[in-house]
Amino acid sequence: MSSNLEALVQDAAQQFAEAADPASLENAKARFLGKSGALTALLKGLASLSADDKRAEGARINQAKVQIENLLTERRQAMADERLQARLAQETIDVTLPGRGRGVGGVHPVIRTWQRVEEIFRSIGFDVADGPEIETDWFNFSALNNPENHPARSMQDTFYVDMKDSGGLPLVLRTHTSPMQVRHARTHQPPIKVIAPGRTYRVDSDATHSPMFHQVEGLWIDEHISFAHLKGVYTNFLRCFFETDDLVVRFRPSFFPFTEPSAEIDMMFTSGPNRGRWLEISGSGQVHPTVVANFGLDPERYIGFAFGSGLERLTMLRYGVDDLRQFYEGDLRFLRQFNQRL
Ligand code: 2NL
Repeated sequence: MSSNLEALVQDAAQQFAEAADPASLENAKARFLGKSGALTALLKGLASLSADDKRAEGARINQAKVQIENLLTERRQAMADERLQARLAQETIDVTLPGRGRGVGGVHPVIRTWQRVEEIFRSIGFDVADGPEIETDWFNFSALNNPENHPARSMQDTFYVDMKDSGGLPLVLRTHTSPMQVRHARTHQPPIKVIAPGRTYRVDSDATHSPMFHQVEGLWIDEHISFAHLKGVYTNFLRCFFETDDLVVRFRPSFFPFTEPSAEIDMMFTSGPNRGRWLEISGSGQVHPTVVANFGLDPERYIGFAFGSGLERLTMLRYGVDDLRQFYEGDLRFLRQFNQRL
């Protein structure tokens, strides 16, 4: 083989080796074996030679062509092997690892309280109401005897829906769960015996207030429902909830627009590590006659009590949580304590 053919084979070997991907390799192939490639040009050049030289030179060129074709096949194969190895390496799975399993969720402590409260009140014949978190001004305030200029109705205290999104109707994020009870009372006949647990919203945010919090309200309306019933029902609830009979309750005069008279309910453990200290646990009162009328009932005939308690507060007292903000931080170290499997 002449030295220029040897150089050509060398050149092909180098260009094939340098081709980094199949497309560059096929381009390199065309430069040697293609229609206007180097070997094709050499074969065309044979025309000017004598018959003997043609045979001898033609054989040498063909030998070089076979060598280049072999180099090409080898490089193609090597490239395919490389790609396969890379893919296999990437797709490697360690079959000895344990399975990831399915993450088991947990019940948030406040929701656990919510569930327990429902269970306790259901057991003494209360219904559980549900209703919208975005309320009309009427169900949230007016029906509950809140005067038009009451500070609770101000933008500083209550989240309002932008009027241009509500079609001119004043809508609020409910500031208590009472509107659910109003809706329930307007669609049911006495005896009305219902609790309304749920999320509530107020413009308030510090160590002891969250803009979203949970409340449970209770309402019992019939012909002869008195404060004595309230005291019995609420004391029974607390003894079930805290799983102790060593607990007493007292009423302190207070004021709410929707009840008259109104009272704060305090409780005190009479045994255990937290005994001897009065704790505020709920607001309550005899439902105001105006509110009974807004239920669509005759206030001369129907009477009863209502109360409102914070689910966060109940949860903190039951489990000894001292900072309200822990409920909203989503810290698993905190939450796992209420869900051993979480
Ligand atoms: C508080 C005060 C209270 C009520 C809520 C109520 C509901 C209806 C009618 C009348 Cl539908 N009253 N709810 C009554 C008294 C107090 O909660 O500060 N709770 C944490």
